[in-house]
Amino acid sequence: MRSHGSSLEALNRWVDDVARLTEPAAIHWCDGSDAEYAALVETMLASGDLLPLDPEKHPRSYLHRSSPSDVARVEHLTFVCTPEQEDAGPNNHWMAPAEAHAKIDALFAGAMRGRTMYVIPYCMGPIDSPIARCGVEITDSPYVVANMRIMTRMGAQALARIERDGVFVKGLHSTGDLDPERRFIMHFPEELSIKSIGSGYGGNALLGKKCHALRIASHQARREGWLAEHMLIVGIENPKGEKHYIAAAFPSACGKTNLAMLIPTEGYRQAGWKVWTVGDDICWMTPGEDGRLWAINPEAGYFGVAPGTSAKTNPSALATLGHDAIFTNVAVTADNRAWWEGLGEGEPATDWQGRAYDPANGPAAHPNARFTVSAKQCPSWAPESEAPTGVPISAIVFGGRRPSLVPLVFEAKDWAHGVLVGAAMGSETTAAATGAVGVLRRDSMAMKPFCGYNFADYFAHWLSFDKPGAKLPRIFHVNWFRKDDEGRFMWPGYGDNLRVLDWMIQRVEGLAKGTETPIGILPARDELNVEGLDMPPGALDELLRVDVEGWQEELSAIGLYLEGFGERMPERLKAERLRVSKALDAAV
Ligand code: SAT
Ligand code: MN
Repeated sequence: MRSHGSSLEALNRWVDDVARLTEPAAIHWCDGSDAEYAALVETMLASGDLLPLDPEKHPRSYLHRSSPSDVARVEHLTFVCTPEQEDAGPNNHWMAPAEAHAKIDALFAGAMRGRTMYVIPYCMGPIDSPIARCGVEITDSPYVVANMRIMTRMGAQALARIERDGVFVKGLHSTGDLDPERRFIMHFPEELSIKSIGSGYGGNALLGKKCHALRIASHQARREGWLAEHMLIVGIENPKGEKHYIAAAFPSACGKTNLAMLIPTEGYRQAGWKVWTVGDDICWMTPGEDGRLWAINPEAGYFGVAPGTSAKTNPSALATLGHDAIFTNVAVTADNRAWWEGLGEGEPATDWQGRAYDPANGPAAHPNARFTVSAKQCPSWAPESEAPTGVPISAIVFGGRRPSLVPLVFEAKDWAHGVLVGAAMGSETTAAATGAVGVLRRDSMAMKPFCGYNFADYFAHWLSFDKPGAKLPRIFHVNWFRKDDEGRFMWPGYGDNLRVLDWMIQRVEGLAKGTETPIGILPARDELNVEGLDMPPGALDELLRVDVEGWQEELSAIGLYLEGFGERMPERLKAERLRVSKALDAAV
């Protein structure tokens, strides 16, 4: 079988090579058209890959049920295959490239027999943006094609750009036999290539997302002087009509989508504040001629966590999901509507595995059940998402699930301190990856599962942005997840998080002085707007308290963590940790 889908010989040749290895029954070059999508949906409805939902409530929306053993990213089967193990670092699983190719190619041999092989040209970022990058994913999964069409700029325009530039990331994917024993997600950063087999799940199979836009891109970004980050991008418009863009890194399933789509509370809305959504998961930032960092969202859609999404927690997400959505592993009601824990309406009749709902089987929707939907459907979608230049970033925010110790918000003293704050980030694990949930782990910049190279080199790369002429964003740390002695959340979160963003913007604009502490700058007593907040007495003091002894222990733990990266750890970062540690000692 020969394929001539492109004028780019290198692309045709690769497609031929893959076809020879995987032996598909047919090859389909995706053009990204509506007709193509409609035909794919028909194919999947016929095969049972997609199930119809109530067309009144969910126009042109479908349910996909994955294999029960294929519901999340599999970090233990995800490899970064650099020639030297040191370059992948202790933060990655590593395999030598030759060994990895041999191992995975053996699984790809004949893997597409009897199936159609789809060739998906895609662009990560606005098609005419110099910051955007392209790739081609080959897959035998129509579900992946449909999701890639929502999540990326896919089809003819992307192919034209690839043919013009001659460069693209090669991603090869097959659903394989879904046997977790024969599942691998391999990255070859030096070859700009990805091979993934045995899983149909988002982060493992939609190769434009975590595999390309984070693991491969972070590697490229280091070489080329930019940053590929696991961050949402949100635009905050104040009553004067001025917009500040904030990029925020939280681990998977810690509320990035909610913050990106924040709805201002009544007081803020009346005062004229508006929130604009640029991205909810990935951010590519590059220094502009003006010294600022300019960011694009490389994605075109949201692959969000469904459970917990409600008219109360995230009305924008719910509105976004009103039509043309794909739901994966949610439950359904008796009248065939999508349902998940925390939706706040209806009752589940059938669980995510298609069984009659029985609480004895656990939650009705899988805790990592997802929706896929076009970003443009979001009521707060920012038109600047399409700007080829991206948007200028005023503040970077790090955060995680920290039930104790870490205050609601603090600001790093300067860039180097901010890099330490990001590197030291910790969070309780969630259902977005397989493994125990609720265990504290360090997740530097929320990139532990996604950095395509040694974290020590990554921290050095971050530090390198601090140079003459740079107008870098301020760096903050937040913690929406503090709990009291009874295990209740102390901060209301969601729309009220705008109060915290408001303070950050005041800092950026030089309007708030803040209070200096050994761990950074916290809001002064009267600077955080708590008007109308219903909080128990003393709660705010507790949320803004710096527990010096607790932080001394934290800094020791951070020291041990950084030591784990050995010789390559930048001296500047070690010195920064020592500085904070000494400031704490002096405060006892
Ligand atoms: O599952 S994905 O990797 O696509 C999303 C996430 O975990 O952030
Ligand atoms: Mn993510």
